[in-house]
Amino acid sequence: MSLEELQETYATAGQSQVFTFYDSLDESSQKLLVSQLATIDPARVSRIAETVLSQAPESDPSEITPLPESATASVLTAPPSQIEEWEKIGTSLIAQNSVAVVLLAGGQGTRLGSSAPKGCFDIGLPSHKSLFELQAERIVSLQNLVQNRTGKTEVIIPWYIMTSGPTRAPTETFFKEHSYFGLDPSNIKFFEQGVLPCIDNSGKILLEGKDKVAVAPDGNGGIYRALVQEDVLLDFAKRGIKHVHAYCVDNCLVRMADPVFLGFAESRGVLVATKSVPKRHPKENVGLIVAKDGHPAVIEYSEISDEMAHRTVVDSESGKKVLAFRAANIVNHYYSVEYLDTIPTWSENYLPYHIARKKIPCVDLETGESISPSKPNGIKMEQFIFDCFPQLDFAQFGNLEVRREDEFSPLKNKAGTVGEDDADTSRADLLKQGKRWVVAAGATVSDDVAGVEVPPLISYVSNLLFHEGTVSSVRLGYERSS
Ligand code: UD2
Repeated sequence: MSLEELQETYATAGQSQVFTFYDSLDESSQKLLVSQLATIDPARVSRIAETVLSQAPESDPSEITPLPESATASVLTAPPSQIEEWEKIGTSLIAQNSVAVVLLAGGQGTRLGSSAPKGCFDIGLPSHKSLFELQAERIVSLQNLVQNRTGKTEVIIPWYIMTSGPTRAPTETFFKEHSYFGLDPSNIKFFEQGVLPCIDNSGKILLEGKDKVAVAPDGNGGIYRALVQEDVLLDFAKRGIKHVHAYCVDNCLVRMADPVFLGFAESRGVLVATKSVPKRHPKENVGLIVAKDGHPAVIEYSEISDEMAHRTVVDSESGKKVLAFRAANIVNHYYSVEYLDTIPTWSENYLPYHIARKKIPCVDLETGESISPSKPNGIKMEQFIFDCFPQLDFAQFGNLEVRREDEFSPLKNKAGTVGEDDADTSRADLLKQGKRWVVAAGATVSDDVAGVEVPPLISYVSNLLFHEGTVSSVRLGYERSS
C-alpha cells in the first residue's frame, strides 16, 4: 500500500491524526511509523471504538441469577468416590495424549510493578523457583504420575504459551535460559495474541511517540483469534488433542491439566467448563460466574454494580447470610477441542470489547510534548476469555467449585501495598499447603515451621506420591514462623 493509500484509509476512518508529525520525522522514523500503521486496520479500530464508547453502562438486568445447581459441582461436597472417578477419567485422557495446557501469559502485570512477564516472578520460596518453573515441573510430575499409574510410556502434555507483544521475547528467553525447566522444547509452543491501538475518550488512536502508535494486548479474549491465526488449533489436530486446560499465569497453586477437572468435564460431556472458588468478600477483584438470560456468563469485577456485589441471601443449609453471587472466576477453564474448532464461525464478531480506562503515555498533538498522565487519559479495549460462555446452554457448560486454599492464590499486587494477592500471600499459601501435605503423609512438623515447600517433582499437586509410598525421605525447603 502506498503512503497516499495508507493516509487515505486512516482519513476515511477518521484517524488521520496519526500522521500529525509524519513530515517532521527523519526517514527511518517515517518507515517505523508506516510499517506499524500498515499492520492496523483503522476502520476496524474506529468501529470497535464507536461500539465501546456508545455502550451505556449496563444496569444489572434482573435476569441475572446464580448458576443453576445442574451446571455446578463442588469438590467440597462431592463424595470422595465421585472425585476419584473424575480423577481416573482425567488420568486416562492424559494417558491417551489427548490433553493440552494453554497458558495465558500476555498480560502486562502493571499492578505488580515489575516489567518482566509475571511468570518470571520469584515469590520468595526457599527454592526461589519462578511461577513458570513451578508450572513446568507440575507438567513433568503429572506426566510421570500418569505413566506410573497407567503403565503408558511416552505421556506428553503439550504446553501452549500465549504471549503478547511486550511479553513474547522476555518469556521465550526465560525458558531458553532455564532449558525449558526439563521439558522437551518440541512440546512447548509460544504463540502471540493480537494487539489493539489505545484510544482517547473520543475514539481517536493515541500516539505513544511521534513515530509510534500506542498499542496494548487485546485482552485474554484475544486467545480465540490467536488459536486460529497462530495455527494452534492445527497443532491440536496434528497431535490428536481433544481437551484443553487454559489458566492464568499468576496463580502459584494452579493444578496444570488437573485430572479431576478434566474428568468432571468429560463425564458431564460439556464443551466448556470453569473452576470457581467461593468469593472472599464483596469487593474481591474477581469475575462472578452467573446465569444471564438463561445462559452461563461472567460479570467482571470492574463491571458489577455495588448492589450486586454486596447482595446477600440466607444459605438454606447453614441459615447464615452469604453473598448471593459467590462463584468467583479464577481464570481456570476447560475447553473441548470440538468447541474450539468452531472459533472461526464466531471469533470475529461475537465477543464484546470491554473498556479499560488507563494512564497511557502519549504525545500531545498540539505541542508534540510527551505526556505521562497522572490519571487515566485513555482507553485500552480488550476482550475477555469468558465472554464465550453465553454461547452455551447450561447442558454444555460446567462449573466446578474447588478449595481456595488448595487451588487459588493469585499474584496481582506489589507486596506491602494491598495486603492480599501478592508475593507474600502467594508464598504463604503454597508453603501452608506443603505443610498440610507432609503432615497428611505422616510427618511431624514443629510448630515454629510456618510452611514447607514440597517440590512439584516430588508431588504433583497433592500428597498423592507420598500416599503411594513412592517417596521415603526428601529434603524439603521450609520457612520458620516469623
Ligand atoms: C482476571 C479475571 C477475573 C478474575 C481474576 C482472578 C478475566 C478477564 N478476568 O482478572 O475475572 O478471575 O483474574 O485472578 O479473565 N492475559 C493475557 N492477555 C491479555 C490480558 C490478560 O494473556 O491481554 C492473561 C494474564 O497474563 C493472566 C490472565 O489473562 O494470565 C488474567 O489477566 P489479569 O491478571 O490481568 O486479569 P485480572 O486479574 O484483571
